Amino acid sequence: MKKMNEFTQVLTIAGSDSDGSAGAQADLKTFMARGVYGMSVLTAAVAGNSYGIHDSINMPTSFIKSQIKDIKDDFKVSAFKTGMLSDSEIIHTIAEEIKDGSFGTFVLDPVIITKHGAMLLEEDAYQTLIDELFPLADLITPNFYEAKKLSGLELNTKEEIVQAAHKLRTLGPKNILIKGEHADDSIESVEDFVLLEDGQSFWISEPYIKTDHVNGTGDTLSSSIVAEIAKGESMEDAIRTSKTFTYRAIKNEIDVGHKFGPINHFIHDEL
Ligand code: PXL
Repeated sequence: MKKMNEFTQVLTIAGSDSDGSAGAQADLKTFMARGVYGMSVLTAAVAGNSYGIHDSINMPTSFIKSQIKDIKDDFKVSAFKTGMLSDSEIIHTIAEEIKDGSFGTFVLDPVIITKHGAMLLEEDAYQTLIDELFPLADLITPNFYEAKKLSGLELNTKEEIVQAAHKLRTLGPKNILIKGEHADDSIESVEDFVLLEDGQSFWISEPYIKTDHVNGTGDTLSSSIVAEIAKGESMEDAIRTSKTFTYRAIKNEIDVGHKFGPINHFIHDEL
């Protein structure tokens, strides 16, 4: 039997989503699919289903600290991510707890709003996220909308997306991944832009898949990157592998729920 401590251990600091499509649940499913041992520190919990999010509560910061303490006291986390952080107080608590670097590589998914319009971060917390967590992040993975908000740029052209990545990097994160826009159903591909720590950059293009089953896509991408980095892949390879994994999880649709369904985390044996 493989001993527990031989397993690669990773962590998500995120919100719980009751329907299992996004947040900590999507992260843990991804960790499982990518072959690493996943743990979760819950920041909040939302009541939601495939129709949308209908209620939410934040965890008390004292309880967030207790969860982190218990993981630090017993486990060796190689890499971790943050997802839904709700407000400035929670962001500040997380920053204080992670700045000792004991959880390894840090992937920050700057979750602001769901695809269907539910706010997961208070507007006055954007600056706290930038001030307190960006400088600690090894990678940030904003979607198109979040990149616009955080960079203050319109992102109407590819040049502007490149410019936004450079601007976001001056705020502290070592590597930047800006996920492409897919608001328009007539597009053929989604173009993501990556700016690496050493200054190299590249675009990743994948065919656009027209489907309503995309809940948890961003969570899955960032948690797959965490898993691949924890297993020893370089930042570039972790991003490329994770893009392919997420693309396949969207393409191989499963039918759960009645409206905006989840992506498919069962496809781990194909990569
Ligand atoms: O996918 C973004 C996200 C993150 N975290 C939680 C969520 C969602 C989207 O629904 O519910 C808890």
